Amino acid sequence: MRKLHGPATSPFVRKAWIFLKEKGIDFEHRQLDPLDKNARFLKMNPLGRVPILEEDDGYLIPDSSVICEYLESTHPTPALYPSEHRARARAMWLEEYGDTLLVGVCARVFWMHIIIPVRTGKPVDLDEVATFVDDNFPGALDYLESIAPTHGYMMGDHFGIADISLLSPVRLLDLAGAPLDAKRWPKFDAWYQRAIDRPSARSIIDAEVAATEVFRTTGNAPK
Ligand SMILES: N[C@@H](CCC(=O)N[C@@H](CS)C(=O)NCC(=O)O)C(=O)O
Repeated sequence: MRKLHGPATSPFVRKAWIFLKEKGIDFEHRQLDPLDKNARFLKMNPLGRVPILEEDDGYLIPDSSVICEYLESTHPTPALYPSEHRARARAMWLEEYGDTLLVGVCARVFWMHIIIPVRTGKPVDLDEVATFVDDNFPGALDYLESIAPTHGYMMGDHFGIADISLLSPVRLLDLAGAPLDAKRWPKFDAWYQRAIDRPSARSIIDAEVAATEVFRTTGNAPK
């Protein structure tokens, strides 16, 4: 059976997981702590990052973007990338936006709420979180609010790579107990609620919540 390695709290693991589910591809989920850079892990991915997809024959594919592109070519139906050149470029640009700027700000909030308190023994500093959000969220979210569709998904009626890549970091805010401010970014939040409600996205919730609990109690990824 094909395996997806990495903790379910990782936005990049979530991206690959939802992509696999949307394609209807069976897989087993395997824990792998990306902070434990042991020799076996570094052999699987010399960059020491998750996710890693392992094919039935042991062939390894690291990196969420590489995994998604690979799965699109091996399992073209349903298409999760637009076929028209410019639409495809735009979807991949939104994927990049999710993977870089949006992951950066959302992951920081997750760390501030969940990981730093358990590692330092101090309660979450809500003033510090609020300052971080005020300073950094408009720069990441105002653009997304300006392009969020009033119905359907980022690239129209078809859910796809752009939606998966943008919803995956935002889910970290839910797991942190500090969801997106729907009053400040109403169109983007409405898009997010539609996207996160898909069965593919709901299918990872149990694993995400369990992994968050391990983080909350130990400060480490599940083994
Ligand atoms: N470009 C990579 C980024 C993957 C990534 O940064 N994963 C994080 C977990 S969310 C990780 O493995 N971090 C460990 C580290 O950088 O040491 C992808 O799309 O898969």
